[in-house]
Amino acid sequence: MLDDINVAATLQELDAAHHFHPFTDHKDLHARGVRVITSAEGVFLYDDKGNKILDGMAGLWCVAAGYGRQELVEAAATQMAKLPYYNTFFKTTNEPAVRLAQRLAQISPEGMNHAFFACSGSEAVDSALRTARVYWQTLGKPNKKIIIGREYGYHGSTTLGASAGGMEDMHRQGGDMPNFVHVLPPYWYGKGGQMSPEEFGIYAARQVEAKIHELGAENVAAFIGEPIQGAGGVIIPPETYWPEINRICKENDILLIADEVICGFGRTGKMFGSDYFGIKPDMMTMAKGITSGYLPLSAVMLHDRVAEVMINEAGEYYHGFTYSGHPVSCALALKNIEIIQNEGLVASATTKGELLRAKLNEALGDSPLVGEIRGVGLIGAIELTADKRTRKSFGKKGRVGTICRDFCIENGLIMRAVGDTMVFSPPLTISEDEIDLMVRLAKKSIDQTYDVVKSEVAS
Ligand code: PXG
Repeated sequence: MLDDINVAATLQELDAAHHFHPFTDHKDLHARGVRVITSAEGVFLYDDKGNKILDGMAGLWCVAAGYGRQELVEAAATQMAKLPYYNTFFKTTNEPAVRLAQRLAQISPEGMNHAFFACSGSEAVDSALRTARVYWQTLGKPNKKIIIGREYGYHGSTTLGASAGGMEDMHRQGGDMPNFVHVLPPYWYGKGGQMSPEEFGIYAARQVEAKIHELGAENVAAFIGEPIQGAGGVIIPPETYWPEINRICKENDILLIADEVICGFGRTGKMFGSDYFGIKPDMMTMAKGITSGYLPLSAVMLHDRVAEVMINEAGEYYHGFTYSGHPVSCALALKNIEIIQNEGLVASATTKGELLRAKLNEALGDSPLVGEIRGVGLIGAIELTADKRTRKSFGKKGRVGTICRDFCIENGLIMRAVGDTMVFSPPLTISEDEIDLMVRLAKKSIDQTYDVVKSEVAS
């Protein structure tokens, strides 16, 4: 035990001395100390202090099949022993990449028959955006370059991904390439005012149309959107939104890119968020759940109407990555998709999600701090509010969410705070007992938060 403590202390010190983290205020991190995660099983993480933590976020929205899946370990090890690496550039391929491309075509919406592989969601987004521009160049419309994204959208952290996303902090730090614009997100709770959700869905979609008309459709390459905006706070569009976006993109000859990095592989209770909302994308980006996070892998699915131009008319496409079609990641992804399908994890995300929301409503619906509990399948959010009748937000955005997030961790639950919105996306393998535990811990943490901020909340 003493040894364990020493090892952990040393790791913390070494981390502070040498590890530069993603999305981190390092001064703050060094003041608090880093948490060392040592192992994981099912839906639980274990840290160096012996704490057992229910991972209500499935890592970073990715561990769909849960932790500790030996089948995935074996699939990777077997492929690694046989062919650990070869590239897919120079007229070569490998069996796992071929079989995965075929499988993705089978499970993707109609007409999405070609897969381009990369390693991360950001690379997939970059690839889709470049493809959109090359597509229009090839068709003799090189001015069609502008990409329309949305406020609070998240499309990764490469320069193009950050530019496509709607996170102002990222724009300020270099993610602000030219030819990217952003429109209102379909965030009824925060932006809908007196409109009904249905009215607001149409209103938000028409902002895209207005932007296209303002810019000139002849200058716009694509609209990119997550079916449900994950990192932006689990923004679930009203059901009127996506059908209207389909119409607008089609009528204006704008490519529609569905960023399925979070929504893909069963999270919404359908294989893809596009299936859930009836989105008709020209390209889909996917990552995360494709390997349940066990290895890095992403893909862009091209609809036939894009693939035909890119294959038959574009000539050589000067784009690709050393690890495009990595055989080990692809072999693992095939096994992971098999698990998701064989264990019925897509359909059960609907029933488990309904159960989770019903229990959350029962436990927290009356809390003066809780403005809305929403979700689709096993992705959801709890809005913390200063006044549940008027949906008023707190003065300093993010303070109350951070208090709640810290109580959650203290109580053994990981939920993320996006501003004052608590978001969750547990592994799709979560059991009913574990759902009960998650609800108990969430209630305890939100009640504790209420005790701290009571004086700021309308009762
Ligand atoms: N698109 C979407 C919709 C995402 O959610 C990416 C692209 C980029 O993927 P990579 O693999 O390059 O990170 C993402 C990633 C958070 C959080 O705090 C969310 C993501 C990544 C890191 C943190 O919610 N999403």
